[in-house]
Amino acid sequence: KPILVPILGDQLTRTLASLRGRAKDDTVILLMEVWDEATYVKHHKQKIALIFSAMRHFAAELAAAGWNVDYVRLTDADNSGSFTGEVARAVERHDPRAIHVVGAGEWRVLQALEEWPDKFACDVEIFPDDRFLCSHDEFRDWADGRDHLTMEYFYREMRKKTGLLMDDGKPTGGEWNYDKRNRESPDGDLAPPPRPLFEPDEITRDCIKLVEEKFPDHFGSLEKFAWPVTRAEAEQAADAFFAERIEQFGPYQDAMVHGQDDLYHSMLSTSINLGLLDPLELCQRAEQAYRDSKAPLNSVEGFIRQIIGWREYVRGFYWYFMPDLERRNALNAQRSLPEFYWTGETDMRCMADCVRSTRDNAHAHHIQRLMVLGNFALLAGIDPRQVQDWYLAVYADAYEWVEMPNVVGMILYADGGILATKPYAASGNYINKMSDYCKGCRYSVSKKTGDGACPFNPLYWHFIHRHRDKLESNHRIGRIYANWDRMGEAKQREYLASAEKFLDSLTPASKGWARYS
Ligand code: DLZ
Repeated sequence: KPILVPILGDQLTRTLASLRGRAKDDTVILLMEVWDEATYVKHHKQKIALIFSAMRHFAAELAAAGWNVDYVRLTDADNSGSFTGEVARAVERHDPRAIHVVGAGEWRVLQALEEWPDKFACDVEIFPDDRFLCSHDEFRDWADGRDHLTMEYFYREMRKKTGLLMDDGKPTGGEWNYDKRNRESPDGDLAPPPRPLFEPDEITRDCIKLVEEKFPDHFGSLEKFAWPVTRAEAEQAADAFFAERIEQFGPYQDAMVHGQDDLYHSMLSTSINLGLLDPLELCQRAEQAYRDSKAPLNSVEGFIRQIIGWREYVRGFYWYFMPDLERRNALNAQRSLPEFYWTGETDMRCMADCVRSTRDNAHAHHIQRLMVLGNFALLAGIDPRQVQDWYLAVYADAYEWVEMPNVVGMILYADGGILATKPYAASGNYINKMSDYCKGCRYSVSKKTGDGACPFNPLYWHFIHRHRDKLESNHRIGRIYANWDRMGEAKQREYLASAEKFLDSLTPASKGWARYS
């Protein structure tokens, strides 16, 4: 009897814990395209095509390397539609002596996996996902007893643990974090070299066709599909980033330019989160670029911080706070998500461009996600559950472990300030400083209230005003109340009335965009 090794769609790694050391003639690998996973939110069309194509390529590579692979397609006649149902059918087919599986990235799926020992007659072993550097226990040890889980301190532990950018036990260059050098405005013409685009091959074209047929009402366009779908392609994408874009990645990390979707970003998150690229290896390559004087320290440190800092941190945070995290709503935000998050139909030029990039690419870069789309949701008081669904559905790199802490903690402050030390709230000024969006916008960023004023301006003060009880004592944002009070009542009333008029004009998203009802 063989060992059955189910591999989930974001576990496409040859060195996965459940495969390590296994004999090929004693193993059946199972990959499953299932309806439940493709539809638990209505994922962007490119996201489904990417995952299915990467799964099919991975299965073909494993088979070519001599593994026994059982691949279940979405359209197979008896496909039960769920992981558990498909494992049950595979148990019938292969009569395994045990099932070896790596713990799922999402809480919901891990719950299902944990029921397998009761459901199946064979042994079930769930392996920790050691593609992450920080185990659940390690994160718990770090987090227990702290009031604030400040990422920066976690990150320093990870630097020490990995030895990345460390010289004789001290951070390279003398500081842990060079973020202050990473806030250049996009003045003048930025001309980033284009990232490599991967023309869909026959396997990807089949997946695109399948998605068009089976998920026609999901958000997003498939036209510009150009994601890496194999490890080799993902490596090529990484090579191009390290050769051509990492140098400017740091300084322009927070910049936004209308119509320029990638700028200097690595665009590697879809590949990392699928398991095609090894996060530690990427960080080592980034460090090497610095040691070889091919990239400045601020770019390299920023890149490494995103991976061993933020990425590991949010994953630890997710497992530490689940299942509670999804219900957090510390600011009692109740408004429905506006329809323009799906259609892009708004006169706010920044929001429209970010939604367009999201629709065309299943991607927007982090400052678009945080300071435009996220900032709006925060200021307007959008219901965290609806914001979670949106981010999870629309981004090709989004799995719940990364999406939820970012939305609940970072974007919406819905955890009450455990992840972020203050809400990331900003008026139109910030967007104007960091982008070219405001030029050519119907709204005027310099106009504070009334018709034609940038909606971010009154919304900002409306937000500050309505959360005074929670935010005034916050040492990072509390001082803003002195400015608010100095304005005087008439001006304050103008701000509040402008914000309310705008909020009343929003059309809530029609049902059915994010979830099947
Ligand atoms: C996101 C996703 C989608 C769209 N489809 C599948 C699928 O058909 N089969 C699969 O194995 N995985 C899929 N995934 C990713 C899973 O949802 C992913 O494994 C979990 O989110 C991690 O717990």
